[in-house]
Amino acid sequence: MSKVVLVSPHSCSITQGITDTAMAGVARILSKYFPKGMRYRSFTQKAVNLKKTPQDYPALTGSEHWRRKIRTLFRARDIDGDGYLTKKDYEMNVHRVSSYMNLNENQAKDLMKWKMFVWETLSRSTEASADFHLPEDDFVSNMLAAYPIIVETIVDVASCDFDTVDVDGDGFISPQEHKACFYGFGIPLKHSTDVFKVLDTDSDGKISREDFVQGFVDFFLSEDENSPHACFFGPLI
Ligand SMILES: [Ca+2]
Ligand SMILES: [Ca+2]
Repeated sequence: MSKVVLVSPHSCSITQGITDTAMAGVARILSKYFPKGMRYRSFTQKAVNLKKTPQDYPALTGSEHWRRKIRTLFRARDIDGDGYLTKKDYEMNVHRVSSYMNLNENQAKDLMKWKMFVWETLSRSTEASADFHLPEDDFVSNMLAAYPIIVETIVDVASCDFDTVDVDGDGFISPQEHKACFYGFGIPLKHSTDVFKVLDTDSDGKISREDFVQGFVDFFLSEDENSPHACFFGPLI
């Protein structure tokens, strides 16, 4: 059991707080989906410096505002709009992003592997998950129940998500890459511009890994109704 030493009092490494045992477990799962040579660089445990770490947030209470955010996320992910998250929603997401960004076969395959990993983690099963249906209420309550795990893993998950959105792998999310992300979820593209401005904190026209991860963490862990990151997945429902 060991923890990574803080880089500074106000920043952290992505592995801070994750025990060796947990990391070994994560590594074992990830090695199945991300064999050597794949492009998801975040699994090399690239450090991300955050102004506010997951541990800096008060414990989640499941406020109405927080539930609205998670319901908004659910509806973005429920791409076929049938009220359930299924494997098909995740596959549709990959097909939509792949077509919007003209991904080649290998890029599309990589993206599918990551999304299937996320789906299988969510459905807590593996190959037998084809028929699993997750309704909205369960999605919200599961998310709240998973809070202790989320605190430990969210920076890694966010960093991996960043890599899936940064399609060209230049280390930044461009306006077009962000639009592809929203298109993939079926979030109206007009909202991408506003969300992009919120995340592009230094207004240089691109979203850094730190900005993306901070926004992602804030979306999941903040219950502050004035946080600008409530719109991370588009306007709240
Ligand atoms: Ca669905
Ligand atoms: Ca990029």
